Amino acid sequence: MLDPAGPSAHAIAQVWWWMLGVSVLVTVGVVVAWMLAMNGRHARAGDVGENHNLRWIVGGGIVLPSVAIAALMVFGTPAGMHQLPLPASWTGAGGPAVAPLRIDVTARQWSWALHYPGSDVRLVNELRLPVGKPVDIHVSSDDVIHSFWVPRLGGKIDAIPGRTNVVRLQADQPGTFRGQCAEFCGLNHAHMAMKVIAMPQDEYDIWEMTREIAPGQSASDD
Ligand SMILES: [Cu+2]
Repeated sequence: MLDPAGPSAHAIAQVWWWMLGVSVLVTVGVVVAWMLAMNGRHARAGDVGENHNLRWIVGGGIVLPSVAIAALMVFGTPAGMHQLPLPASWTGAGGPAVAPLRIDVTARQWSWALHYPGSDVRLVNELRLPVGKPVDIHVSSDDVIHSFWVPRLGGKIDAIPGRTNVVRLQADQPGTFRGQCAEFCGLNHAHMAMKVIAMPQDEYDIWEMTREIAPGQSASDD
């Protein structure tokens, strides 16, 4: 997650680093305030009035969390836009420059079944995608609730029986990434992983064409 390989994952990692930095500052501030209070407790016990206490309650209990949550929303919302399957006409953050590729993913105890509607290619526990192209993953489940997540490429999304959720991710470099079920789904949940292979567009086209002509190899479903 902290070594992003695409714009969706990059936006999430950025929010994460901001949250870490700000939470460290807040923690240090609280510890310093606490130590000052402990040291000065006896000496100043007499002159601490009601106003003084009220200032700390309003400042630390209302103003600080409000500012922190507002800032998180300002930074977090654009990061969330990257994960949404927004149409090409969308001009704000996260709108795709090229038409996205659609891949259907069905989670089941305990594997991932993949289907490429464009070419009818089917895979199990293996997801291939072209580099530099937004990919809309349509996620559903055959049994219990799972969660689709490829940490280096984008956000996670729940796989819910009877429902299809869509998450957009993208790889900006070729490579092999790990996908992992991120919702406890039974005994083999921890082993419910998926190999995600990002290939240059021309290699991807050749792979897809070969699979279309000769299905039923290695990782195929049927
Ligand atoms: Cu699962």
